[in-house]
Amino acid sequence: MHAFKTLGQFIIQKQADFPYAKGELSRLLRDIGIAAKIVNREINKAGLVDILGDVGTTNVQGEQQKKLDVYANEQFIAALTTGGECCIIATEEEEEIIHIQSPVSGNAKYIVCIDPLDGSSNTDVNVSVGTIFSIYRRKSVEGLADLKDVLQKGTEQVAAGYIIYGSSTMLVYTTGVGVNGFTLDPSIGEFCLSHPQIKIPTTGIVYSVNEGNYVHFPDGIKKYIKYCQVEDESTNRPYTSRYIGSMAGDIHRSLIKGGIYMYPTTASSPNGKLRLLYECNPMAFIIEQAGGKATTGYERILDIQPDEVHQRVPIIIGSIEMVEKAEAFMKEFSPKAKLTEEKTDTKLEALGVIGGID
Ligand code: AHM
Ligand code: MG
Repeated sequence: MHAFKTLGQFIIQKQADFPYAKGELSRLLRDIGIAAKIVNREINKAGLVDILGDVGTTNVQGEQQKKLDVYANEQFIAALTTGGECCIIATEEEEEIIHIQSPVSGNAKYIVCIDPLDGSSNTDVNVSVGTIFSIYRRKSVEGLADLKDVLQKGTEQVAAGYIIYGSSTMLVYTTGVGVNGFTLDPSIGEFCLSHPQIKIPTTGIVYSVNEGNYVHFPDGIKKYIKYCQVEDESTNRPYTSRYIGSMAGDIHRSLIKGGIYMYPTTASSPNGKLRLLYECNPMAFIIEQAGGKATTGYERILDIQPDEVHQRVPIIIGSIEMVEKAEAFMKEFSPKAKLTEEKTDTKLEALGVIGGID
């Protein structure tokens, strides 16, 4: 008989490592896993049942159509509401935070920040999408939890994870003691432990960024991209460029193979595009737990004090050596208080870029 461990079994086993744990976090993770399976089912049959249309239109069965991101949002909210372990949900799909009003959930301990379907524009073309989530313990001890309980630094996360709906479906999560990955076995409908204790390679050969925005990037990022493209055998350059346009997928590749993912500031997104609470913080927690690094170019992502739910931040994340190199370029060419526009060949050579810079 083949010995495998399901997500449910793994969560229970881990809970036993904490003698005073009451099982609430375990149940919360289990609920997220169940919703992920439901969303996965719909994503897999999306092309067949015509739920890729616009919200508000009607499909062939006469049912009201929902975009997958709306559907995923509803599924996660339903699972978290029914589960009773979560008092507030902050989701990318809704402007305001959701207070779960049931008698059980009102006093629940946990806050969940979630991007229910990340990279959702990819569903129209059958390319990987993801779900990204982050779990915090509420800080307030009395009354109903409120916005202050949501606006916590990433260092306060008690768990974070993502699901990739790809060539196979995977759930990867951390509770702050390493990172574990589970692959959905469709024949038994269970996530099974497939990637125990994942460690991200310290370096890699893949960089991942939307280069269409190149002209709008800060100089530090432009120079780093050129560095990635310059030939140098000793550091395996030029690197390979890969960009799915689905953060969870692009970062998952770095986690497994090594690499760097960047979404810097651009002229149209002066704070970057990605959201701190439910995209950058959870991915940063996972990558740090796997031995990598996540920064804005100036500061650690997890140290940022959020001041609004849908706050955006620029992000550079992945293998530690690659991220530190990109940071060095930011420091040199895009210092925060930039006094002069200094662009000398000497600086570039010192950083390992030999020619080919514009
Ligand atoms: P979304 O949550 O609205 O889907 O946006 C987030 C996604 C990331 O997954 C992805 O890396 C990025 O946006 C792609 O943006 P762009 O098309 O600007 O490169
Ligand atoms: Mg997103």
